[in-house]
Amino acid sequence: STYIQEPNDKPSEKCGVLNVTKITEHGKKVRKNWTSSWTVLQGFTLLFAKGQGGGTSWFGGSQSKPEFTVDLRGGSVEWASKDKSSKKHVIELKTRQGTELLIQSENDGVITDWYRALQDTISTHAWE
Ligand code: I3S
Repeated sequence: STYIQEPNDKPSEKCGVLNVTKITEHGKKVRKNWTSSWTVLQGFTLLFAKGQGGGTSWFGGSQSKPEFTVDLRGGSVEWASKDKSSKKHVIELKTRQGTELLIQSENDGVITDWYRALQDTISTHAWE
């Protein structure tokens, strides 16, 4: 896909359905809009597509264009504080471009795996 850039390093790859909302865009607060998104971590890019997911069919199906993508390089990830959301298991992801996202799953095993994967990706600094 033209939307996916492979790093020279061993790419991190992970996918699944997560609940996602932006809370800040270009440094400005935006209204929450929690959406269930098919989420793909590939290299240093996190891609979100609308919809129920539907497993790997997303890649081969008609919805080949991501709803939005996030460049993880230079970003940060942490567990969201209680004032960011009333939901459980919420990750706060900040990008260097001034976008902040909340990422959530009802399943704490699922969200913990994502937290580790995002943290690993960001902390490798392999792009530098
Ligand atoms: O941080 P907020 O404003 O309390 O976020 C809640 C709202 O976005 C709410 O929608 P509206 O107030 O726009 O109708 C959502 O339904 C909630 O899910 C948001 O809070 P949580 O705590 O779920 O992130």
